[in-house]
Amino acid sequence: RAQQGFTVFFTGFSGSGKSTIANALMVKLMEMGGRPVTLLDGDIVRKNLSSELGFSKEHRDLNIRRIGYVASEITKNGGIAICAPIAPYATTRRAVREDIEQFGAFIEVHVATSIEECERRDRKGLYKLAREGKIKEFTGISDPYDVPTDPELSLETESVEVDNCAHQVILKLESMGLI
Ligand code: GGZ
Repeated sequence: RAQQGFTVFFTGFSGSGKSTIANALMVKLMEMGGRPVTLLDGDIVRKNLSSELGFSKEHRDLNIRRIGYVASEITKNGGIAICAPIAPYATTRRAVREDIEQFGAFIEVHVATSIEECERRDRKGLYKLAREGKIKEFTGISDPYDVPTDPELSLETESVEVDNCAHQVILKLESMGLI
């Protein structure tokens, strides 16, 4: 019997390392071969699927529901979807989980880099702009983030290397019988 599809859903602050870990995971899954892997990264989705949306709660929720819909189709067809948006609202993550679990597994992975560490790194200079008020509604600075309370996995990026984080996801997927 063909293995069931699944969605790995990363959530965390801007600059937490979601994209980097998601990419490392994608490479590992592709190297295993046999199954299509689709990466739905936050900024790529915003460019191609949600270009008209801003960062109000309503728009973020719409963005996440679109990502969830695409991931649910991939999951339904037996594929692997990797999503990496901020997804700050717990109720919206829950709704996406319920959509996807009709068709396959949903693995929520909290990229648990603290807001202090993300701001300290400030790789894209966005936190500085948020502090100056030049970007409004910035997650963790002037907009909420609901910390996941029951994720399948939580990654402590401040003490664990990217490749090891991706490996922890692989081990979780193996333990769940998904790969
Ligand atoms: C948060 C923002 C904002 C605001 C622009 N708040 O580091 P990045 O740049 O590439 O990732 C962030 C990205 C967040 O988009 P998502 O689609 O992942 O967000 S959500 O899940 O909430 O819909 C950041 C950039 O967009 N960015 N303005 N105000 N991040």
